[in-house]
Formats: sequence, C-alpha cells, structure tokens
Amino acid sequence: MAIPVFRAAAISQSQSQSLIHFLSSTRSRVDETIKRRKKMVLSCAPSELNPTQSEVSFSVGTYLIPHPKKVDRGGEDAFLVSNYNGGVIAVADGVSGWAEEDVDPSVFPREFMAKASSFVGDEEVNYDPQILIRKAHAATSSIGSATVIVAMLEKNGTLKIANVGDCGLRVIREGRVIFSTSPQEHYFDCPFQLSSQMAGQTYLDAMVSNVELMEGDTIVMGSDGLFDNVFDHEIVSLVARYRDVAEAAKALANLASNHAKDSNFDSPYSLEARARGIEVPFWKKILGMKLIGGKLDDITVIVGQVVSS
Ligand SMILES: [Mn+2]
Repeated sequence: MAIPVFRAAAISQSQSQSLIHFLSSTRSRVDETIKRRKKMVLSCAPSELNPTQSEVSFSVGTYLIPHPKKVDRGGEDAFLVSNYNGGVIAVADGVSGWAEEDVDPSVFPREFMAKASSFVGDEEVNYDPQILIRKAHAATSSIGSATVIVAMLEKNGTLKIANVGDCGLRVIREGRVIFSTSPQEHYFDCPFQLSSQMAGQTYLDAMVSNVELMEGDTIVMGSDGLFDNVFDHEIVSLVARYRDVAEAAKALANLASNHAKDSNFDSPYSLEARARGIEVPFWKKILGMKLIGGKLDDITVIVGQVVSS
C-alpha cells in the first residue's frame, strides 16, 4: 500500500461567513472545564506560608470544529484532557491523505488519543510526554497516521511538551507569547507524522521542550487548523478578553473557522505558502491575483489556565 503523507491543502474559495453547525460525535464539541477547588492543606501559620511553593494545575477549556465537509463524521482531529498530576492535554490530527486509500483518517488519531489516555498514569511513562507518545503509538493498531502533541504539567509548574508534526502550543504570559512550538515537516504541507507504517516518524523524532509556568499563564494548544488561520497576536488579544477557558477556546475556534472560510483573509497559511514560492495559476496571476485566503481544516483548540491548587 502506498503511504500517503500529503495533507489536503485547499485554499478556501467560499465567501460564506456563517458558522458551522456541529454534530455531537464522540469527541466533537466538548466544552470541558476542569476546575479544581483550592485546597487548604497547609497547617503552618500564615507567616510561614511560602507562595513560591504553592502547587499549580490547569483549568482547561476545549472546542473542536470539524472541516465543513467532514462534519457528519466529526472531523479527523482528536484530543485528550486529563487532570492527572497538574493536568495533561494532547491533540492528534489525522492525515487526510489516507482517505485516498479507503482508510478513514479519523480512526488512527482517535485510537492514539484513547491509548495515550490509558497510559497517562503509567509507571514507565513516569510523566514524560515522549514516552507517553512511544507507548500510545506502539499500542495503536489502526491503519493511518497523525501529527501529535502532548503536554504534561507537573504540580511544581514544569510543563513538559513533546511534539511530532504541525500541531502547536503557545504559552502566554502578561499579554505576550513567551514560548511557541515550531512545526516539523518534510516539505510544505507534509508534516512529520506518527504512522501505522514503518515509513513514518517515531517518538524519537518528537521535539521536546520544558517550560516553567507560573500561576496566571495561559496555554493555547491546537491542531494546525488553528495556527494556519489565526495569527499569534490575534490569539493573545482574544484570550485576554475571556476569563472562562471554555469560552476562550470556543471564541478561538470560531475565529479560526471564520478565517478558514474567508477567501480574502491573508492567513498565516497563505503567507507561508507565498513565502515558499507557491503561487496561483498563471491565468490568475496575469489578472493580478495572488494566493490568499484561509485554509479549511478541522480546528481543535485547548486553552489551559495555570491556577494554584
Ligand atoms: Mn489539520
């Protein structure tokens, strides 16, 4: 069997600005907020309290908008949220090229996330997202491939990230992006991916990062459907407008969806395409047209707020 590694790359031609209606499939439209109540477990006198030693965890909101043509099946992104330790968040984006091989591209990322979920507290994983990826990949038996990002927060504030492909994560502190993952790809629109086939990447190809988080930091994780359609400065200003993480995730996903369907929006994706020398056909070029527009895709957004716990 040929191994599809292409991701369908359609610049939107639609002028429609209407919002998509969602189907409630297994993982779509999950507005999930994990809010932990502050625990008063300290027994020392207030004067002995050391605020730098307080433990932190995530308050998490999620939102998924499937590709307009894949709404009936819930799209090909999958994600997981766990409150284990300080919190675990992950996104897997199924590579759509598998549809050409009569393989449903959504099956592999969903099984991958389900397996990852089962290994979150595993002794061998020992809170290392790269090992979690290794174990989940080995346990996934479906045919297909996916880009995958996993982030695990320790209660001392260390966020451990492992990323294979072009899902992404931003850390926002006091109105600025202080950390950003970078996409890994073979060539434009062909990301690194974990596959059922030998030809794909492995956990060893993951880009691994550790970031020290502080109470009040905001994490935005998403599939490429978010970052191809929304600029970082838009993410920063939008997140600042919401106190509720579920509302922030929904607003970011809706912004990405609107941009994706806007053929006049000069998206991060179209900017990048032009920077790589990809152009519109000759007959459009002589009419003065340029490659522009959003990119239709499944859009997954996870917003995590670091809170003391
Ligand atoms: Mn995608």
